[in-house]
Amino acid sequence: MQLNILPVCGKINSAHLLGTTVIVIDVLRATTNMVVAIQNGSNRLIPTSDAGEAAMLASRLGARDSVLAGERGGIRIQGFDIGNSPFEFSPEVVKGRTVIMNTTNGTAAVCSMSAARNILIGAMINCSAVARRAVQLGDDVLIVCAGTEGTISADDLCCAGAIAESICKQSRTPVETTDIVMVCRNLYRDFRDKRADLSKTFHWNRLVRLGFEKDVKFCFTEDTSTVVPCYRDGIIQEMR
Ligand code: 3SL
Ligand code: MG
Repeated sequence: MQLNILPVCGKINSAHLLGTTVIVIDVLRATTNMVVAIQNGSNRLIPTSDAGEAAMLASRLGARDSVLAGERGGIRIQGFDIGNSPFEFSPEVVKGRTVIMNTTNGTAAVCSMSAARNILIGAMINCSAVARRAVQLGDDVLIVCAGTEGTISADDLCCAGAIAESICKQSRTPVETTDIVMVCRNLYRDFRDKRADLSKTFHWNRLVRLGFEKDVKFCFTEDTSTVVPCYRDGIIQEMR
């Protein structure tokens, strides 16, 4: 198996995705919330790359059956039901409903990967489970970091490193890795062993300044979930 990491999501030639398993991560906070929403009983999630499209879809489905979630600059989009904090995707809010989601980086990253054979949603909270599923699928794996507004985000690199570490541990066959995989695994180990401080990095720091310190802690707690959401035909649901 070949394992690679795309450090920031951008334009990608679809030919490079054919036959691969892609794991999309936006650990702060979009893909973490996708895992939480499915775990808390949402029927399905629809990620959109445009806030207007999300609002239209939600009004078509109606308030009883849908929840409209999204942020700009970390703050709830005006008129949306909830923002982008994992604590807002509670069972009371999402159970039995379709969550329609639009965020700055994470939802667009998921939508742009549709050419891959399988698209899994990864985060720190489902790190071992998503790695296990990717290994079971048996294809080459590309971990795609959403990044922050077109730039590399250390939080995503660290999460990519954690998932890569777990894939290498769980695979029974040799894993062929690239240089970026080595860099991300090293960052993850330094973070885990408290040698690397991510609290000064741009996105982490911005969320803390906005009052979302609890969210960051939640998003960086490993393996609290075994849910592995999968994106197919425009919809995210749990992979069975
Ligand atoms: O960029 C995104 O998709 C968001 O997850 C960013 S934030 O954590 O809500 O600021
Ligand atoms: Mg992010």
